[in-house]
Formats: sequence, structure tokens, C-alpha cells
Amino acid sequence: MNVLSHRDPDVAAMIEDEETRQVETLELIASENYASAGVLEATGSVLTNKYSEGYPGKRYYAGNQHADRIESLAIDRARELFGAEHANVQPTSGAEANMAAYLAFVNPGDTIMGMELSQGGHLTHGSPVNFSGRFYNFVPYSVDRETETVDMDEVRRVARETKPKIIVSGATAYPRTVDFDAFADIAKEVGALLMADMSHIAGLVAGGAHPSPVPHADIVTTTTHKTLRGPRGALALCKSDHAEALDKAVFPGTQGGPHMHTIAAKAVAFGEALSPEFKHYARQVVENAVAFGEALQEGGLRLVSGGTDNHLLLADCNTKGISGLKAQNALQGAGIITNRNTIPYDERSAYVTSGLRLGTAALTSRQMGTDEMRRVAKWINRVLDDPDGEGVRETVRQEVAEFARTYPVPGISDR
Ligand code: DSN
Repeated sequence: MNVLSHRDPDVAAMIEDEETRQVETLELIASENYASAGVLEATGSVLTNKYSEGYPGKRYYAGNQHADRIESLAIDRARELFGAEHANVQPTSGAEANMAAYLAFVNPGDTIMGMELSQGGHLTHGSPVNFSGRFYNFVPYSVDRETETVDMDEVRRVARETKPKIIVSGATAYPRTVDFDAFADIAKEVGALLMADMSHIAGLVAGGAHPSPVPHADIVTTTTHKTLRGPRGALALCKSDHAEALDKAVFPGTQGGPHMHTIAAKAVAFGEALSPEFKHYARQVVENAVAFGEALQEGGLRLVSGGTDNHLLLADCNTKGISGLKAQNALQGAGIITNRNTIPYDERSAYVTSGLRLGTAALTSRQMGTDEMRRVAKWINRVLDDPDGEGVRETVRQEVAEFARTYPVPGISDR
């Protein structure tokens, strides 16, 4: 903040307040993480000044010799990291990567299958309020009422009945392993392309802690800022046969000038994810989630599907007699940051919800392990057992802040 604190002290002060918030609270939003100082430095670099429409070696503006090198490096590292035949590093968000995937392979009105949003899918997997649900004929698949997991027989039944052109696998609130192999088998049977949106689990896939969709799917999309710990942005991977269609759908199909500063930061993040330490990180994220889930259950919280295989847990707040909204707000008052989420077959609205989504990616980046996760679970149960108790909230807030300050925050502690 050296320059900004003199030139624009108002904005500098707000950013500093946000840094303090990130240091003193416990971040459990499953889609958030901390980018390293290197990733932040590239994001804040002069590359933000450059227009680079096109692709390396084929640009529509002059002066792209360094942009070309940076984008080519990001592509090479992404391909190596995920073992992919082709990578497009330009999508600025997961939603835009998904939009490009649909544009590349189907026409408006065509049928696509995706996981129901209220059961763990994503807005861009066919929600009626999203472009996906408005432009395409999305048919949803659901989780089983009893097991609360995706029933592949049911996916096959819906696919046979509706004959989609694309089947979208992947989710934003699903705590179990996605069986990409089984999805590919169903897609093949009905003549659909298989798309995998691995946004939530990309870091686990990169680190070998979740099976990869890349060998099975025709196209894979992902954000780069969740478990992958990169800058806010996205990436699309595909087989060589689909490369031309995908690239055209990203530019000029859905985007103009790529964000070269973010692409440089993606290259940095992919480099970090290629390190042996990242493998350890990915395994620790899952170990932490399992320990966290056990401790939450010991304190009386029911977990959707009974636990987790990945970085994410979905707690049923009905077991504490409160809504997800009330739980989220009570925890925020105690310095524990989460987001409310519907649970499968939720009787509450998407705004109020019965669930709380919790993830371990960010705290694992702060070098917390299973002991720390058990301690955090105890705080959560303490607050949720007395969600109106201001005294409990304030005591926990102070304990949490004191505890959190002793763990480094990447991007803040290492710059
Ligand atoms: N908002 C993201 C998440 O929290 O999972 C998905 O786009």
C-alpha cells in the first residue's frame, strides 16, 4: 500500500481493513482461498495495460511479444499440470468458460443435462435465471433422497430419456467424489459430449487428491482461484480435436481482450501447483475436511451424505433447529466465515436455506492441520448451539482472532 496510501488513502485504508479481516477471521467458504504473493504481484503488474485480442502468434494488436511468451507459458504449464492435450487460459471467469463450452459445441435450444442447482450444481449448469437455462434446454439430474449422492443409474435413465448433446458433470456443493468415468460411459452411450466443470476440485485434481476428469471428458472447465489457489479467473481444457472450436468460442465468441495480468498470474499459480509441496497441500485439504467433518458430527451437526471425500462439507442446520442464514450470520459475528447453501430437497428458500457449506482449502493454505480443524469445529458447534447468545459470539470472536493471528496468510505474510 506504499503508493496508494499517499495517492488514495481512502481506498488504501479499505484494502488494509480487508487484510486485517482476512488475518483475524477463519475462512471456511469452500470456494475461497489465498493467492500467493507471486500470484498477487503478477495480477497487479503492468500487463493490465495491454490489449492482446487473439492468441500467441496471431494477435490483432502490435506489441504483444511478451504477452505471447506469457500466454504460451501459462498454456504449457496448464497442459502439464492436468495432462491435457489443449488449454485455453483466457476465460475470465468460470461462467464465461462454461458459456464458451456451450457455444463451441451446441446450438441455442439444444438439450444439455446438468446437476440441479439446489442440489449442488451451479447457476451455469442450467438455472432458469441464468443464460444457460434461458438459451438451452437444460434437463436436471438430482441426488438420491436417501444417500444424498449422485445416483449414476438415475443419470443414465435421464440421459437415455432426454438424449442431451452435452452432459455436464461437476458441482459447487457436492462433498463426494465425482465418478467421471461413469459419466463418460453414459455420455458415450447416448452420443453426448461430456463436460466436466471441476472448478471446486481443480486443486485436488492437480495435486492427485481427486480423480481427474481430463482423460474422460471432451471438455473440462475450471476456475483458477478455488482449491487451485491462483488468481480470480478460469481455464478450459479439451482434446486436440475440439481445440479450434473451443478457442473460437472463447475469442471472438464470448470475450474480447484477454486479461494478460491474470494470465501471467495463472502461469505463476500453475507453476506453484506443479511443485511437490502442492501435492502435500491437496492431500492435507482432504485430510482436514474429513477430521473437520467428524468433529462437527460429534458436536451434533448432521452432514449431507454423512461426510466428505473432498475439500467441502455441507452441514444440515436443521439439526441445530436453525436456518443456514441464521447459522451463517451467527458464525460471522464470531469471526468464522461461511456461506449458507441449500441442502438436497431443502424445504427452505435459496435465500434462507437449511444448509451451511464449509471448506478447508483456505485454512489449509494457512498451514492448519487436523488438530486445528477440530478446534474450529468446536467453536462452530458452540456458536450454533446458542445462535442468539451475544456473549458466546463475542467470546468466540476474541478467541478466534487471537488464534487466527498466529497462522500466516499467503499473500500477506509472504510479501
Ligand atoms: N460462487 C462459486 C462458489 O462459491 O462455489 C461458484 O461460482
